[in-house]
Amino acid sequence: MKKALITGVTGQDGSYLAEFLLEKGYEVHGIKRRASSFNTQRVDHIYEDPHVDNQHFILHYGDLTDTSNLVRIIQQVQPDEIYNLGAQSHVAVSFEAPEYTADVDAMGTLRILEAIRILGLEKKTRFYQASTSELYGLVQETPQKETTPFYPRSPYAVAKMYAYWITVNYREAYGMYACNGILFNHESPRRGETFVTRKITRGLANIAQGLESCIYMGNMDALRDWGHAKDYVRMQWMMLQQDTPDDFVIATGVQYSVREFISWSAKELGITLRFEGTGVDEVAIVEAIEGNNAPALNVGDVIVKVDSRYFRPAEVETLLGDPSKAKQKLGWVPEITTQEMCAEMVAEDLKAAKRHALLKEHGYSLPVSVE
Ligand code: NDP
Ligand code: GDR
Repeated sequence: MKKALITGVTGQDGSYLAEFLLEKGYEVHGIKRRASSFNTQRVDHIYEDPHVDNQHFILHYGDLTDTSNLVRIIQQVQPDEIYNLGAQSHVAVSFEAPEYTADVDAMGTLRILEAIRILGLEKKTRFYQASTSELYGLVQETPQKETTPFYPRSPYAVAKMYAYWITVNYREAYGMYACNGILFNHESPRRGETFVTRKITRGLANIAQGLESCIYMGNMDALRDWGHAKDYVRMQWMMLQQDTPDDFVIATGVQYSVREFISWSAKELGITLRFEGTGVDEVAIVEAIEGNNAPALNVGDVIVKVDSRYFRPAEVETLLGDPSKAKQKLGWVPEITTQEMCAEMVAEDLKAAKRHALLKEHGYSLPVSVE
């Protein structure tokens, strides 16, 4: 039985990857951070009681800032594959916490690579690094492919650039099987609530059910190439099954604006929106309502406003990936379209909003945190 170790197992990708590897028959180990409250919601459904024999899913406390902890876990697990998905992954937050972001996202990667080396596992353990389209930042070529020059635009992207190159370097210097997946944005119903797609689907579902009145957005003109996380974790695994290690761009090859994503999400709820104004004065107004998914709304309601606090000190305006290499060499193509993914996210957030509204109606008012 193959053993995999996933950092960031409690995150969006980590949870889908753990499911995927368990289905493939792996023994899956994951590193979770100690937190003052439960942080395993995304993997609770695959949790296995440690008191029973033959566990296939095993969680270890750890942190990418803690070298001795990483060495101990890797020594204990002796993994065939390590997927380094753990990161301070929010671009806007990286401007607020640049040093921590560098420690986790850049140095954390080095710590794992060094642990593999110190333990003499260079020939046994294959390593996947969660690299990112944010490396392209101020884009030098469209669409972006493996050979497009990098121009990172945030402390997050700069930290990930170190991680990218140290992965390449350890592959070249020590013959390690180490790969970078340069993944463009990918989303799902498990996406963190403060990333733009989830903020939109969750916010609009809450508004439709009368739990919030308006969402406040940043740059509505930003263009992204959004795929589904399920398609992308499959590719993470495929990258580690080749004869020779290599780096791949993973993307859909299609881009849309934040505004378009808002429009589709509203449509899924039966709401037609009209956008008025520009820049910080832009708003989205309800123009028509169909069906019964938005009982709390009226035509003319303003449900989206722009707030400059969500603008970034340096923005990545446009990203569009060219996944041809992944298609040609690995036969990978995304199976879920951006619109299908949006529909799935809205449906899940609407279910949650309806539950929440029902509780509220019966006197159990839960706080709806917004960001
Ligand atoms: P998430 O933010 O959902 O998950 C990040 C994970 O990293 C969480 O499990 C988090 O733990 C963990 N983590 C954070 N800090 C530390 C730390 N100091 N030590 C150990 N673990 C830590 O990210 P995604 O699942 O969306 O992304 C996975 C990886 O892929 C990340 O590295 C991200 O930067 C990268 N990436 C993501 C893309 C995307 O569009 N989703 C695109 C390209 C790259 P906790 O749950 O406790 O917060
Ligand atoms: P990104 O994702 O920065 O691309 O990083 P995010 O969803 O945060 O932003 C995408 C674009 O939308 C614009 N935007 C807003 N973003 C957020 N979060 N909140 C808003 O209110 C808002 N309004 C507009 C942003 O300015 C940006 O242009 C994600 C993360 O998963 C990274 O870890 C990963 O590496 C990259 O995708 C690829």
